[in-house]
Amino acid sequence: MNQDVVSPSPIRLVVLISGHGSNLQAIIDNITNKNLPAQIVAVISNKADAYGLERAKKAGIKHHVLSYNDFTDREDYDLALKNLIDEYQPDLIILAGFMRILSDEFVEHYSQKMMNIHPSLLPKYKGLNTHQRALDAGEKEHGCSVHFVTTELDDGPVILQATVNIEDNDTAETLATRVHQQEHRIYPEAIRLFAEKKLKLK
Ligand code: NHR
Ligand code: GAR
Repeated sequence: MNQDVVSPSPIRLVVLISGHGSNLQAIIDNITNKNLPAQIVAVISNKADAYGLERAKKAGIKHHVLSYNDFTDREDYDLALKNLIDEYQPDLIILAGFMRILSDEFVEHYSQKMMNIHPSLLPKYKGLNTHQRALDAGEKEHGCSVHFVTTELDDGPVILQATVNIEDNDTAETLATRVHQQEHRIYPEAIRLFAEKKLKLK
């Protein structure tokens, strides 16, 4: 065996979801196809009916529901979430359509170890309802961004972006579909850059 060629050992990911989980699926597929030196050690959803949980189950990945309704406030919830995540000793936390804002304390605990995919060309259209807002503003281009999560919402350092052209007949739905295709390409790629230690914060 050639000792000089050392492939990086798979990094441990915990993926947080709230819904469909198509980005989760893209990450699973890239790992399966050996395009991504990572392993998903757990999937956690804040919604019991998130379809992404089925994807985790099908892939044989441990999964949990942590519902906000079972907690009295955000701090309480975030503490439980942090304790659950830390049982898995992850190298990187992946927000994949996770729809709850996280407290400063939580975010600082995972400083430079948590990524999000946001459906806009940041710094444009932070927050929610991004596709409709881009259409309403008459934009010619839209897209998605992978960024490190900081305490400022959707404001952390951008890792990768992808652009799609907006067509005259686009609706929020048709636009979202094309943006999703790009998300599924750049999110696994951003995780790969992290795993290969190719990301440097400036
Ligand atoms: N937390 C911090 N501290 N910083 C970020 O950049 C975060 C974050 C948590 C989630 C994803 C984000 C996005 O990509 C994200 C980034 C949810 C909301 C929101 O308003 C906003 C942005 C994002 C996720 N959530 C409502 C809330 O009160 C609930 C909305 C709902 O349940 O439908 O938490 O856009
Ligand atoms: C994705 O488009 C992601 O960019 C967006 O939710 C979708 C989740 O899809 N994230 C946010 O809007 C965060 N506020 P998925 O569950 O199929 O991966």
